[in-house]
Amino acid sequence: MTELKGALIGCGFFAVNQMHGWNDAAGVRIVAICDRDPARLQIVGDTFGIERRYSSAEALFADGGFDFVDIATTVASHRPLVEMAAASGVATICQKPFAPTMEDAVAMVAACDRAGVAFMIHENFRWQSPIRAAKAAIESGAIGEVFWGRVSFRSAYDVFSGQPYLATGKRFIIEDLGIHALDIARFLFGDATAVTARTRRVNPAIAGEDVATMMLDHEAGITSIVDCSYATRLPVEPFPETLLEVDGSKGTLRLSQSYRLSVHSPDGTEVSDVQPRLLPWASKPWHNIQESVGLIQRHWVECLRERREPDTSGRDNLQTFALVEASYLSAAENRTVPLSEFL
Ligand code: NAD
Ligand code: 89V
Repeated sequence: MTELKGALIGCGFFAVNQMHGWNDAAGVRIVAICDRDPARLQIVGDTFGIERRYSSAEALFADGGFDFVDIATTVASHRPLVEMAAASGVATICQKPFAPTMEDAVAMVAACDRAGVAFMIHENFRWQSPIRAAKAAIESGAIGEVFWGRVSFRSAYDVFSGQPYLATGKRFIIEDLGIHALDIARFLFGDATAVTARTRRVNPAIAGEDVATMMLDHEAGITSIVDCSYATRLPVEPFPETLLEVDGSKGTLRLSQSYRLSVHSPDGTEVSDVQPRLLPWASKPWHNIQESVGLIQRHWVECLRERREPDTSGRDNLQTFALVEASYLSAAENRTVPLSEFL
């Protein structure tokens, strides 16, 4: 098996998890890194022993020598960097959120298609092991035909200390966190056709909305509620757990706080502990997210080797991003927005 070589652009807060994930992956090596901030370049370069370091993506692509690029920068740079990768014929992973606008996202998919390169959005929440366990339970048929669901993320965790930019954008929780929950709703209940959303800002110190409630109509006739909040003070802080409620024709599924999965069916109620693994380099409470990084990276490697489209390919993730855009529009115009307005 030939070794796959990768390059990583953006050596900030979250990229450290991605570097650990690549270190754990079999048959892959990150051979070059890039960041326009010399301090970040040095920290990540020294921590992971990467000698090839670049302050500009243009210089990185000009030198080449890698099979794929992992873009871990913030959203403003996603389109130019993905287009640069496509122009260099390099397979590309890009962090969420996809892009600043739907027009940018569509252009990024088109650029990769034209260049014939694989393109995946790093949408890792559906790769969290508790979410996979819930999906497997639904697919087992134990609760029958699903007719209703809820994907919920409510917390008061201080995300701004690690990611200060989250406090400054006009858009906050739907674009940053709701995007994950909306993707989980698609993963569990199928594609959506319309969304009705309400938002508000509770924390006066930030620019964007920190509470959002979305109601989704799914193609399969399922109705789901996707709700998220960073203004919810609970007795035990659940960050960063996504909780689930799913009702089916024969029973119910609940993924509750502390990773407790309960499946109630005509055969009885089965309760299991679906704690994610605490990897040697991971730290609580982030271990759930950190484990999912390695899992989506493994999926990328398998897809690249087998020339398969990744589950969260750019093309697929347009559906998730359309839900983000439609949710903002719905909240702004106080109406139900069909996704056909964006797709
Ligand atoms: P960050 O600001 O800490 O890091 C971004 C880094 O990219 C910075 O070091 C910056 O200097 C560098 N950078 C930006 N533009 C560049 C360019 N054009 N060329 C070279 N370097 C450039 O941000 P972060 O918190 O690490 O977030 C990065 C991305 O990861 C965001 O899109 C964020 O939404 C996403 N994220 C995803 C998850 C997840 O679970 N999937 C979690 C946290 C953050
Ligand atoms: O997963 C994310 O995208 C992060 C966080 C969990 C803090 O919202 O930005």
